[in-house]
Amino acid sequence: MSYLRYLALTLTLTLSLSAEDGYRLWLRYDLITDESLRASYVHSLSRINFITRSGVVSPTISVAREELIAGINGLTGLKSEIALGSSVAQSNFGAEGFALGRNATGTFTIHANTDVGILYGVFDLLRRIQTGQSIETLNVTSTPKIQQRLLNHWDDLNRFVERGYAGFSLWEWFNLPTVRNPRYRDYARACASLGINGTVLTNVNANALILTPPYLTKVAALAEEFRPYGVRVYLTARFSAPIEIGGLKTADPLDPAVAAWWKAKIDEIYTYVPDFGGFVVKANSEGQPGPQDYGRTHADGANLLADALAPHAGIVMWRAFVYAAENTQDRVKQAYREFMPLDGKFRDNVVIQIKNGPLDFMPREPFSPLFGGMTRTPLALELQITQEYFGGSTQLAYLASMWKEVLDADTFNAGPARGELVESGATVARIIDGTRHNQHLSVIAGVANTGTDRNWTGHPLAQANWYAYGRLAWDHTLSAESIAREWAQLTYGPNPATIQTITKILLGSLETVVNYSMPLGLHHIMAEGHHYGPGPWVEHARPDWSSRYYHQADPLGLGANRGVTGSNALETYAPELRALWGNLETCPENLLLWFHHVPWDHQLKSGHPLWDELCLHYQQGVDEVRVMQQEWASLKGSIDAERFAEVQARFRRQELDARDWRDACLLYFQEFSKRPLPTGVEPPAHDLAYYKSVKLRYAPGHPGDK
Ligand code: GCV
Repeated sequence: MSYLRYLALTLTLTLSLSAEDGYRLWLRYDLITDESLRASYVHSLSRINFITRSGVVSPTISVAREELIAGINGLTGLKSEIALGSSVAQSNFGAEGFALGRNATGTFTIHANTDVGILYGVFDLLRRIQTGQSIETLNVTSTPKIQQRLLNHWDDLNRFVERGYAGFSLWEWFNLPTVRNPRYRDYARACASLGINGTVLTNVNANALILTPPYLTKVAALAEEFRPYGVRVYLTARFSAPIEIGGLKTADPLDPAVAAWWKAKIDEIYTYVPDFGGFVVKANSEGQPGPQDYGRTHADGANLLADALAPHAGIVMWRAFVYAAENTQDRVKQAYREFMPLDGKFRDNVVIQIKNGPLDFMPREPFSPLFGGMTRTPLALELQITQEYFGGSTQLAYLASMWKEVLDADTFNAGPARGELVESGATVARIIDGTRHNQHLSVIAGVANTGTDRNWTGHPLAQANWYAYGRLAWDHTLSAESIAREWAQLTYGPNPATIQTITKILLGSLETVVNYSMPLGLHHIMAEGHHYGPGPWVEHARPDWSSRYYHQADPLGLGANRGVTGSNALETYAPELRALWGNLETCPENLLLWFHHVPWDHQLKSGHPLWDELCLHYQQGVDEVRVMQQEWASLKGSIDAERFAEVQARFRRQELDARDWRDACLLYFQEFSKRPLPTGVEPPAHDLAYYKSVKLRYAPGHPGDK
């Protein structure tokens, strides 16, 4: 190695070890230090062919080419030559898939039917190089399993992000359309690197102003920035917009004037954004207006918008997150009761967007019964990437582990001819990707965790959740572990010990948070409003916003009885699951208190009575945070100082928070159990009155006090 090359390499290594602010995400393209590996890539990649059907240089082909040249150059020092060819034959990798491999003459080729397929192929190839995979004999094709892979931003027009923990909204509405932050393109590039192909710009708690011309001009500017990266723009529609910005007296979906207004409005939107994707709608939920204000159904509301979007090939994602204080049914049954009678009554371009669980993104929930129930309507899975119930961006929780639980869950829905007794293969993944019921439309949505923080996600390790969401949206068969490993290597470099440690930390982190916050199927016992930290004592005028509604603690025991002697929410699931979950002895312990009111002295599999087991779970959560801290400390010197210190500080805070959760919840539940803490559980630092008196002010992601 020449002296100059040695100097350059040392400088690169030193820089990458000292100054890393996380902005580059998983797209770092640092020089590969293993010389023989680098040489093998140089050998394979000096000339690369892009083959599309048209063979024409489009903005997407240009960004694909730029990305590939910069990536290969950064990783290997090589300046590849890229040629563009065409092939009239339609290949079997669909509108967005691609093939990678060498052609008969040995030239490396990326082949796709469309330009965006080439872009996805470029990112796939670069990912393989960054993770040190051999490409000499590579011959693969890849196609996404779900058509619309979207981020949902809960961003307000004043740039506040509801449940956002990484700063303000990325969208600078005031300065748009004239001033365009270069970050818009970096955002779209990051999305494209994962195959995310759409973004809903605005909060589901919607503001009708976004549909007015001044804002549509701004939306058009963002759409223009994202378009080369294959990211389409969607908006949220406020159901009362015809009144608020249209001057009508009603928003009744069956009123012809209302239908005409939406038709004209939607036609207008397409003059600004010709490839506009459509709307997400939250209606008749948590104060949002909707069709029920006029005695109409959710189907009436969704179809109204769908009819106006259909000529433009736009879609409606109508949310099933509906519940009402006046409804005396168990909250976790309400959406099921509302939507089941409407199955099959929606237009072809409507998708029902359902949160993973029937309640609200809790640390652990069973899957929403609507996935097993509605067979004649396309269903979208809504996941929350932002960590509303997982400690914001202060705490670490790698959510892919939870998302895999729901994707792989068997609904036991055998279709109209139900009755299979063994695994039915009707997993949530197969229902939402459309293969189970032959749906023509498939959608997955993730509530974004991005913001203006330099590292995009606040917690440096929370980038893994954005990454994992995108990877699973493309291919839900990937494992949480392989994604974690891949992300760790892309983001922290090739050292096997570092990758191993970070992967281990990520994989354990979800259960750690569950343990110290809501173990054994407990749910909705967080602090009121901002939802950060414990609040099992929270009492609200609305019973369904009070913790007791969910934990049901009393002198006899703990947990919500959702079986036949209780709310019977179990009836919303297939018979196989009713039998499994409805029996105290066979119900998985991680859902025990979700389905059962369990006596304090009921013996669990460990041999411990419920009370002791509960206490030990809380203690285990705290202990596990301490282990994560130690594991992270072992990385000192092997990763850059900046990200090391940032994560280390957050782990310190997470330990304090975990202790608060443990102490507050155990002191509170002890008032009912009247039992001592078992051996091995640390005594609380304060009394219950202290924890009840803690008022966190100005917590991020919540408008809070003025
Ligand atoms: C956007 C929960 C959150 C709300 C959110 C709502 C929803 O209730 O706390 O902030 O509102 O879910 O998903 O609509």
